Amino acid sequence: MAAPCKPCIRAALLGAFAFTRGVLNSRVAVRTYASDSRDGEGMAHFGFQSVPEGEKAEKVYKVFESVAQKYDIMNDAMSLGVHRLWKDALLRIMNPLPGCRLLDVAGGTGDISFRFLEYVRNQQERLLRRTMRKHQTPTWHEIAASYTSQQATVLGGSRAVVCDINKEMLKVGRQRAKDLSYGTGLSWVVGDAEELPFEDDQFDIYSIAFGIRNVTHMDKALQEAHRVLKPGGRFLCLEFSHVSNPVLSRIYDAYSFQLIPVIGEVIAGDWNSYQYLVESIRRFPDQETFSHMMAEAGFFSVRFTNLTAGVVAVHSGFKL
Ligand SMILES: C[S@@+](CC[C@H](N)C(=O)[O-])C[C@H]1O[C@@H](n2cnc3c(N)ncnc32)[C@H](O)[C@@H]1O
Ligand SMILES: *[C@@H]1O[C@H](CO)[C@@H](O)[C@H](O)[C@H]1NC(C)=O
Ligand SMILES: CC(=O)N[C@H]1CO[C@H](CO)[C@@H](O)[C@@H]1O
Repeated sequence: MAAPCKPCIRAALLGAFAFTRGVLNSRVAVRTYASDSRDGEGMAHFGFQSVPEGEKAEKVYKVFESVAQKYDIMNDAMSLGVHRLWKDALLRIMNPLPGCRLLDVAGGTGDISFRFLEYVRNQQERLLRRTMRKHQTPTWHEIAASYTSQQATVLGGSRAVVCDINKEMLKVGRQRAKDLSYGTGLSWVVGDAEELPFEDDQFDIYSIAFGIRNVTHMDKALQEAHRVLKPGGRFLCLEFSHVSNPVLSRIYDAYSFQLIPVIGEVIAGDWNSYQYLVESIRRFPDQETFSHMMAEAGFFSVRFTNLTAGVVAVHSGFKL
């Protein structure tokens, strides 16, 4: 990926100024602001603005259409590259085996699915090597087994389906897949997390990374996740969450409210989208609340792991 150097430096300078000012003013009364807003029925949150529900889907779509092209660069710029580590952590927790099928909802430009294919391929190679190393004089049984595994694909039959509501994101993702030669085992489907275009009991793993926050009815999305998972399948969600340490929380608030919109403006020419992003992060339920929502949707063994002091969390649960 091309390093967005010049814009980054400009953003850093502008941002450092705004950041310092922000810390000094300590304008971090964000949560108060959020809880002050009383919304009527049938209204959905778009950041801190309330809009009629029908409009939300369209608004979210527009935002992503405008950022799809610069999306990957922005991810690196805003998280200082750390989103890659969070996504790697998600894969380690997922620990998928060759042969398993992933549905990557709100999959965007494919970051999670690419990592999934990579992970599964490495697992498969490790398995193969172990089998071959085991005995120098293999029995007929081992010869047969190794023959079978060589016949199997490098992915052991694994597949990843990237599902996203925005076809622009998928288009960018498809192009990336081509450039990175992730051909096999990948498909791209336009679909809404609240109404997935799949039959019941289809997938071993459902993942949603930095996506469920944008969904209007999270409970509906959770029910849909439960529906399309096979019994025994696992739900995994990577999302911005809540930082409890007050000092870190203050720094984090200042960074996100003062700096992220500036970076958005300088690199993507789009202040509002990134203002919305920061606001929607603060609206997202905390770790405990989201765990309860998962249990409510029917998931078992619900647990979460904080990453980077709770800036993000991985939530996990099983369909039984
Ligand atoms: C921040 S991106 C995350 C992309 C990818 N998972 C990643 O981590 O890089 C959020 C994605 O959610 C998608 N999205 C928003 N609302 C959705 C919905 N209701 N159903 C499916 N996808 C949705 C957007 O189009 C966007 O691609
Ligand atoms: C994770 O973070 C949340 C919120 O910051 C905190 O309440 C919780 O104790 C942390 N949980 C774990 C398991 O570290
Ligand atoms: C378009 C927008 O700002 N929506 C946000 C939805 O959630 C993801 C999670 O990271 C943000 O990246 C998007 O920006």
